[in-house]
Amino acid sequence: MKKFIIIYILLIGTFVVKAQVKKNFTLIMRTTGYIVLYDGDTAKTFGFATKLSQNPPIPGPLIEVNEGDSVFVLAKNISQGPPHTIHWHGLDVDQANDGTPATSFELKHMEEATYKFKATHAGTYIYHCHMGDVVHVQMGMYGLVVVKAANAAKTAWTGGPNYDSEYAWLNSEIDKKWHDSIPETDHDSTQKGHEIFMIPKYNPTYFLVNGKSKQQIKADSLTCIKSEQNKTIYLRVGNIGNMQNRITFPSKLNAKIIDSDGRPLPTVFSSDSIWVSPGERYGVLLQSSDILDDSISVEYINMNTHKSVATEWVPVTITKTNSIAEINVYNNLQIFPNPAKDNFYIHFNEQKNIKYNLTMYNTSGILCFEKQLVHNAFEIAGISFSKGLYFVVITGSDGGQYSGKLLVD
Ligand SMILES: [Cu+2]
Repeated sequence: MKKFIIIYILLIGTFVVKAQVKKNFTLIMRTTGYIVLYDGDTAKTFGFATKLSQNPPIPGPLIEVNEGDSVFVLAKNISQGPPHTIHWHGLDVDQANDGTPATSFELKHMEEATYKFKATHAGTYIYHCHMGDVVHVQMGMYGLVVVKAANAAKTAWTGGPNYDSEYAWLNSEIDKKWHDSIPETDHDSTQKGHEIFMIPKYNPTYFLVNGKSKQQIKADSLTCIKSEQNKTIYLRVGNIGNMQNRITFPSKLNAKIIDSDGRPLPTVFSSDSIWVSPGERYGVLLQSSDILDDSISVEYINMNTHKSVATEWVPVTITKTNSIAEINVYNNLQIFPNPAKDNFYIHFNEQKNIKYNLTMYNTSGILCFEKQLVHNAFEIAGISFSKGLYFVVITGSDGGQYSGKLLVD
């Protein structure tokens, strides 16, 4: 019996140790920020910064954790007037920590507190201020929460489909009239002494993907998609604007929508376009067998008129696979004898004033041999290679490449 109790305590101990992965973040609430728009104009913003002196970025800092992590977000309100909260949109957070004013706490000027929750499900979520939220969200108080699969596995969720690279977009709009007419000291209507201000009719003229438009998007390596043939891209898309988004993918990307709002979809559906309403998030797998130099369109659709009022374009580039097996032979590389035992000769057409580097990879892509070359004909001898197929790659200092295969038996 004693033995069993000890084993039981040991098991609980192991479990507790595993569960105690803590992730800490700090979000500073500010109302004196600004955003530089694509045309060089600026707009006043509210937002979340990570340092006291930082202009709050839009969207706010990415909160990235792994499934199973315990998350602690210290929030400090240094803004002059309005109280703020952080609502964890879509996350399974208890009432006290979910930032909804009626049931959770709010932070007044110079107050701070820590939001605590456990990231129970891998997925894509949004955080935003929930005080006077229509205004404060438009002003920029929002960001993404990315919960990766347990142990940061490169799968869409724990045990879900694999991916090679990952991108996250949070879409929104800016009506500059709102930003210019809302005072930094605006108070929520639930507060005593609140100021009354008239919100203009919503008529945004700036349409954002990750806080950027037009040429700003094209210059943003975190937003533009770059990958290789047959590699899987996992794209997370969220919408925190007041308009619906229709995202259209080039058909060569074979878009597959696999998850929504932090949960896997019961069935995968293939579609070149996806509708994302305010507050929604989707996960999309993209993969192309061809090279591609195209764009993904993001339309912003007025939900009253159902008309598309603007389109932003996000470049997508799929290049040739960088696998050794697919490198072209640019010149006449000879390897003989082939198959070989331990000794073999290599010869190729020499270019003048160029140094060469010889590499040999096995079929698992592991580098097995490397040598600097000064001549175009030489013997490799005295090295015991394991039996099998090798990819021989000779790279010239001019960028030219020769490749071939060698069988060692
Ligand atoms: Cu707020």
